[in-house]
Amino acid sequence: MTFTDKAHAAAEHIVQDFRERGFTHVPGLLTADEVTRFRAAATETLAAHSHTDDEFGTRITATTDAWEHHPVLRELALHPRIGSLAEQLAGMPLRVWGGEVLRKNPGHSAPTGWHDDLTFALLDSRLIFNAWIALVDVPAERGCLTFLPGSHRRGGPAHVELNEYKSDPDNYLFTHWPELHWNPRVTIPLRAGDATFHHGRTAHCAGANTSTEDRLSFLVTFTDADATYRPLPGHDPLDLSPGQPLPDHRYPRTPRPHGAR
Ligand SMILES: O=C(O)CCC(=O)C(=O)O
Repeated sequence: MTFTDKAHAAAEHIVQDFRERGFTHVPGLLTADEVTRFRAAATETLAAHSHTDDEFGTRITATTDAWEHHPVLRELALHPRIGSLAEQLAGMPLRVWGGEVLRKNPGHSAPTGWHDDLTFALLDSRLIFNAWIALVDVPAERGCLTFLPGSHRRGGPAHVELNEYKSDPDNYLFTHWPELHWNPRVTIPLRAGDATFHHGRTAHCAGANTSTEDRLSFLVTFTDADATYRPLPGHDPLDLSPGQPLPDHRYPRTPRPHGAR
């Protein structure tokens, strides 16, 4: 049974996995018709506005603020079914903080190294997490995500300094937390319309795309409703002041199916 069949109530194991393992797999988050529509919008946006990350070797082609510029992708980022699920996972009110298209092209692909998302987060927040939504089938050879279960609960600082990542992007997590070497690894292939949700502190990576077709996905980033802006040393890209609450008009509260709060 898929998530769309179930009147938007997340099965208990989906919520439990997210909280205890730091990630969860949601089959059938989007219907087939939705996948077709959102994939067309994603392809259109990538053709018009995108950049490729060659600096850290992931070679992902990504959009910049696609959810703010493209009306169909805005619908996806603010989809009530997804917002409702996100709040069930989080157990707290949320906002949408970002929504981007990601493509890994088979001809120019590389693995995405081990990292956690808090390393890069521009927020002081109780919770940040991503929904990684497959817009095509993403088997292992097309570069689906692999997670270290429970790694969001490891001890030590909430996140490392950005410089630590920059000086050793592929190993910095294992250097700082050597016990992660012995953590089991869980790889989750996705059918088009499936998603994984992962906590901002969960260690994860992705394979290179060694298939013959593009890997295409949409990433929605959620944060708790009371998060404030926190630039990183040497990285202050937004027109917000440090400590400023996120403005509702730009980072809306997650919509729910019936507008309930
Ligand atoms: O798509 C990828 O290869 C990496 C995505 C990722 O790291 C994330 O969603 O946090």
